[in-house]
Amino acid sequence: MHGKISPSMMCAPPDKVMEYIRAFERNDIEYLHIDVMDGSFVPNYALGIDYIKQLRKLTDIPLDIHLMINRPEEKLEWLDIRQNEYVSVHYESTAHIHRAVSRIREYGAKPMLAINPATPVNVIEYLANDIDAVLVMAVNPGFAGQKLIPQSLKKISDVKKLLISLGRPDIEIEVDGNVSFENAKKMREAGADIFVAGTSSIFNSAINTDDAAREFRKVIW
Ligand code: S6P
Ligand code: MG
Repeated sequence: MHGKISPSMMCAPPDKVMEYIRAFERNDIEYLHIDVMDGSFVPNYALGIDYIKQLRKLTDIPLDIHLMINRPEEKLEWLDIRQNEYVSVHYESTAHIHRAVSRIREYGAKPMLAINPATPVNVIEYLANDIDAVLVMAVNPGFAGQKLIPQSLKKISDVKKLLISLGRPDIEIEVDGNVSFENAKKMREAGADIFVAGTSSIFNSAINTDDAAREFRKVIW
């Protein structure tokens, strides 16, 4: 399967959202990554329930909703979760991570387990039957525009090895944080399938969006 691109909408300036969305549609971008932050699990606040509702009126591109909030299982009912979209929850964000991923599946969406840079990969083991993807954070969650934590590359390959050893190579790996063209290539080689594109690539205003999308495809093929 070829690599998939999921642009992080918190990086889109409000006056350019439509322009970006049309460019993403032209370039068959697979998902829109929606960073939801509660100012508690992470220091920052970001996109929320009403943003998601409004965005859905603008495009049919499926969403990849990244919940950086405490006790996400209590908020799912507000999210208007759609079939076949991804919803990711952080291992440390709840005492009931199994319940959280199971509820996402009950809504018909694809549960994704997000792991922070220092979270050990073996937390995936007893959740492998209950998730469709793992989100490897290559930066500490909370802000766009950060630098890659170097051990993240090894971590992607460790996750890949673990999934193979568990007999679940079909579980996808998404990577989020400083996914520049250069880093994306290495992340792809390490085993990543879905790439969150932010200020390091597709939202770099110095590059035309169509060119950026084409360049991205080349490095994650
Ligand atoms: C960070 C958030 C991410 C960022 C993305 C931005 O907490 O989950 O999705 O929006 O990392 O991309 P970049 O290229 O600025 O790191
Ligand atoms: Mg994110």
